[in-house]
Amino acid sequence: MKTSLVNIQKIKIITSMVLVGILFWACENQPAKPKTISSSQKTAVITMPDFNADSAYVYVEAQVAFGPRVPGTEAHQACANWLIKKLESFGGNVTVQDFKTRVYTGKIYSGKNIIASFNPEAKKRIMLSAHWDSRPYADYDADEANHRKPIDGANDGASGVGVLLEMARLFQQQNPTVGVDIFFWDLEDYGEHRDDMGSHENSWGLGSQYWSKNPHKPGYRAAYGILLDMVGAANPTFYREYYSNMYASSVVDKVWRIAESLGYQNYFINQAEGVVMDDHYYINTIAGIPTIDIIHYNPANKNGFFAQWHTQGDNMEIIDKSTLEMVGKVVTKVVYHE
Ligand code: AHN
Ligand code: ZN
Repeated sequence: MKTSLVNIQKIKIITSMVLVGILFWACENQPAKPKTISSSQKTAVITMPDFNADSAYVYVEAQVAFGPRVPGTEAHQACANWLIKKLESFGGNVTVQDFKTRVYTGKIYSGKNIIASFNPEAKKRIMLSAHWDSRPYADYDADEANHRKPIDGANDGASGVGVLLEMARLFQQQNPTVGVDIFFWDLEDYGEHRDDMGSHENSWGLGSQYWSKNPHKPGYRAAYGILLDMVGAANPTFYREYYSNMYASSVVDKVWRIAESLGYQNYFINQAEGVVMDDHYYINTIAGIPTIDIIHYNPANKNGFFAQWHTQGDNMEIIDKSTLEMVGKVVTKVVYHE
């Protein structure tokens, strides 16, 4: 009896020691992180730098301060130099594509497409673009005396460039996994004057037409492209534009879904509306890169766009930081989630 009791005690002690040992062993061998994580967990761990709308606003302001960036003017040249310096200061690998092109009047102008590569070695690339020139005519101004005067193009031109410059600053803070190429197109807005309507085809997007036929790097490819145009006025309405839907509907899906995830579904309206001959048309049809246009379209306006489109009212007064922020945050999330 006595011996067996002692033995039971011994067995109990040994058993608990073994159990404690197993516990220690199990803890030590616990993997730090599960090997496979679900896509929802994956989303949670993605970090990205914060898009700063004040910074984007300052970049819009700086462009407008040069005066209208009309091809052939000093302001145009000075702004080009500033854009190149700015992109280089953010660590971009900058290529300037100089070209000559004939505008619808028959006159030949020199233009510059300004291209900055980030992560140049990455195979998968995203193309982000906006036009940097401004229109020589306020041909939709209420005052007919302004119809041959140039515009500031704060929204029509400078806003998209401002958003992309801020993104370039972010790329320097945190390198995205994918490669990103920022394109600033020249001579987008030298299209036919309102009074000559209908007689000249392909008079818009001359810089993107040139690049699409003569890419800066032979065989250049990107998985897809996003064009920003008129992304700075208050209460914008961004619809699923016709050519974007036609050539890159999955990209529209992706971008509008991300906009919704950020609570912007009242601005990024998930409906087809508008047919716009913009730079993305040529990138899609000539270069064959599926590209969408995020453009402020308003079917309630006679001209189809924001109220001050191609008027002298397209100046800094109509630039709304919250619109720059919304578009900036959407496109930033798109890039860092690739
Ligand atoms: C037309 O509607 C003809 N063109 C729109 C492209 C554009 C002009 N983007 C900015 N200004
Ligand atoms: Zn325009």
